[in-house]
Amino acid sequence: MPMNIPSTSDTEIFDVIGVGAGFSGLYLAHRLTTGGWTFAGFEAGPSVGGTWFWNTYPGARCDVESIYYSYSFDKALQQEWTWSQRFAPQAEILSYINHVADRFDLRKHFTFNTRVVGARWNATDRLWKVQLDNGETRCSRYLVSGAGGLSTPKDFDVPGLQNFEGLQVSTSRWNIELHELAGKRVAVIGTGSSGVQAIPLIAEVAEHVTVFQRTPNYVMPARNTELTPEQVDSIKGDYHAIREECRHSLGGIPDRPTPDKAFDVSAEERQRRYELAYERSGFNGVGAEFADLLTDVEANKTASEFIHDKIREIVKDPATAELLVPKYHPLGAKRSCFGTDYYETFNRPNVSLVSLRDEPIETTTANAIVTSKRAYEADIVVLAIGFDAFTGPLYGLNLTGASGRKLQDAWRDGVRTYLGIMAADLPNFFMVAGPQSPALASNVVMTIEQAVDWIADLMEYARDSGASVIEATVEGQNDWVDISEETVTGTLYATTDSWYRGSNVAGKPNTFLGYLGGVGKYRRMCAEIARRGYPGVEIDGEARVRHLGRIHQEIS
Ligand code: NA7
Repeated sequence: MPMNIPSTSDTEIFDVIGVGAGFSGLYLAHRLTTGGWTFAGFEAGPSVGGTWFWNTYPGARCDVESIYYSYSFDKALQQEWTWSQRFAPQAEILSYINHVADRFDLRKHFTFNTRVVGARWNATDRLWKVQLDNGETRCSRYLVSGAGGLSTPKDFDVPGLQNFEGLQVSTSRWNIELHELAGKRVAVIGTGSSGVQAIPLIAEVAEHVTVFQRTPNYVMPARNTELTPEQVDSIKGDYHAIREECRHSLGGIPDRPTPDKAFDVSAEERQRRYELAYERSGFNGVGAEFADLLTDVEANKTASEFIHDKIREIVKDPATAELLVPKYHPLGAKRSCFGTDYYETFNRPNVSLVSLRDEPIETTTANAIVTSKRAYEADIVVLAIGFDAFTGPLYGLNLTGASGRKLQDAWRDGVRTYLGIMAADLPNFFMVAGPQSPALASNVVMTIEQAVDWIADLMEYARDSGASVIEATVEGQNDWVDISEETVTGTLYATTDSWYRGSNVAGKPNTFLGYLGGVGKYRRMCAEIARRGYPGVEIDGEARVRHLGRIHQEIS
């Protein structure tokens, strides 16, 4: 039985239906209800938290510092909440989200254990008809997705996995206690952020861990620490300025921009700067130390090789170290990981590494993973294989637009959005932190707040002018696709396979899922669009036409 059911019925028309009760959905509910809109939110899980509700695997923590990865919309909230660590663990982030839900009395706006499984725009009534997985429908004037970017786990595409008779657990739906792995032979498949965080803790309890690695990644030491009372006081005393800096930064955290290119300085100076960054660690690791590290392969090599050497220093067995050295992509061109004792874990006698590039998995039997070379017996398989990023959660909504076309058909050849917030043919539909927004490459909480505010402002603008239908024009959307692609062209992201480009999911079109112009520039672009009366958006059939590319060039 769903909990906390708001007084909804299938005849009542809400101003807004919101999908998801994670960071996006909660702020959306707060912002819109305080703005006078009626709101009904639906959340598939039994409680609030989104990503931080589901990803409870051992070692799960955010790789953006918690003082930044938290809401900034309420001054009192940020003064009363105290983060215990630099990178808070999952449980603490989930407590924070629960605190926010209680503090602003947001749970009453949501129906839990209820998934949105379809939505169709009815042009005659100017309404979204939303289908729930309990068979009921609801109607609203606006539909807003806060379904998240990394919330749809990738299909378990490991050959023969259905034959395995031991326990299977995925990091994104973790449902066992760590001690249940004690004395067991554990196979971990996947070495992205989730695997990198979980493997050292699993190795502490398991009898043996076999790590199946397809692509070695760059793992920087997270250098997580407790925050001292003095540090907390200093942050709280300066929070307004810190948040402002984040809002106008590249990635939603304070920047350390440098005009220097890697070869502008001596090899000794490069080494010195990389050492400093490696000691400091955090979101960018050594990836931001020179201006050209993400645009020039040779410059990037200087940083990549610095990490290669660190791996060789830490890992005692040279053959294992060579397998761990990330040689298939430049540093930072796919999401780097931040770990604690990750490489050190491979010095343990109960941990072994299998390179799937050298011996691909051929099948799985009742008790073993079988590669082209041999069978590896296991009692438990841990899948840390990632997500169908950004489009997976949106396609799960089965949106049918004004033309009768499904979103997944409209985007068959690649994602097409307006600001990563709207899409042509989907009137009165918004995405919070959607594809082609800065979400992918930023402190996403900052991006979420900015998107929700912009959406709410646009809805208010339409309401004030007596309008009821808002839709991105095809031209506005084409402009934004060009702009977002321009921000990627010429960078090393453009040539590297990763979930950023959809390459982790079979058949997914190869388009970059983010905007790389920076959080600050994007914010200014969105503000400028609002100031000019929303060019690229049709409001009750009227559109302001203006080439968005020119606006993007004009803003600093
Ligand atoms: P990621 O980063 O997508 O990592 C998934 C890992 O699983 C990665 O090493 C993949 O190798 C590997 N993988 C995926 N499918 C398979 C199969 N079928 N066989 C073997 N190995 C596979 O997901 P995470 O959950 O770790 O992190 C997601 C994001 O969350 C992260 O970027 C942060 O933003 C937070 P590949 O590299 O594709 O060769």
